[in-house]
This record gives sequence, structure tokens and C-alpha cells, in this order.
Amino acid sequence: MTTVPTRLALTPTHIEQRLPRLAAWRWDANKGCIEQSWTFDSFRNLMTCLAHIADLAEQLDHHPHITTCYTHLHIQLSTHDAQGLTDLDFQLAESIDRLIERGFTTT
Ligand code: H2B
Repeated sequence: MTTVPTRLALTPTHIEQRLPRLAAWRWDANKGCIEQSWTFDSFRNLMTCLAHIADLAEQLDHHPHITTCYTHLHIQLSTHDAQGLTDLDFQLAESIDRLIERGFTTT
């Protein structure tokens, strides 16, 4: 069995196959990223969630582009080293989905 390096850029076909496993992430082919937005029930909870996302990012050594404004969180994921999307982006997106589903109230 061969192993695929996790920082190998995925093809559009592989990206399309993996997208349905994520909760409402969008693929922007022009920007070469997947992205998702949430509105939290409070600023404090958003900040607590961000600390957990930082832990997930450090565990994977993979770091999201994060934008926040009050209770709004926007995350873009891409792999700079591969100049595209890799398995790591999907792993991190799935971990973020699980974290938010289990522990936070968002709309
Ligand atoms: N994060 C993201 N999003 N893309 C990368 O290519 C990347 C990263 N590379 N975090 C990592 C760090 C690399 O610079 C270190 C040396 O492993």
C-alpha cells in the first residue's frame, strides 16, 4: 500500500469528493481555499472556540486564515506549501466542525 503525503495538492476531483463530508464549507477554486462562516451566541464563546481551534491547528501544524468581528467568525483553509488544498485542510475543517457542533451555539 502506498501512502500519500498530506501536503500534496489535491486535484479538483478529489476536492469535490471530500467536500460533502464537511458541514457547509464552500470551495473557492479561484482563491484555492475552502471557507466557512459562523455567528456565535456571544463574543466570549467565539474567543473560547478560537483558543480550541488554535490547539487543533498546532496539533496538525496547519494554520487557518482567521477573520473575526464581534460574534462573527470566518475561516479560510489552504496549504501555502502546496499552493492549493491538501488533506490537511480537510482534516482541520472536519475537526473544527466537530468542535463547534459539540461545544458551541452558532447560527
Ligand atoms: N499552515 C498552512 N495553512 N499551510 C502551510 O503550508 C503551513 C501551515 N505550513 N503551517 C507549515 C505551518 C510549515 O510552515 C511548517 C514549517 O511546518
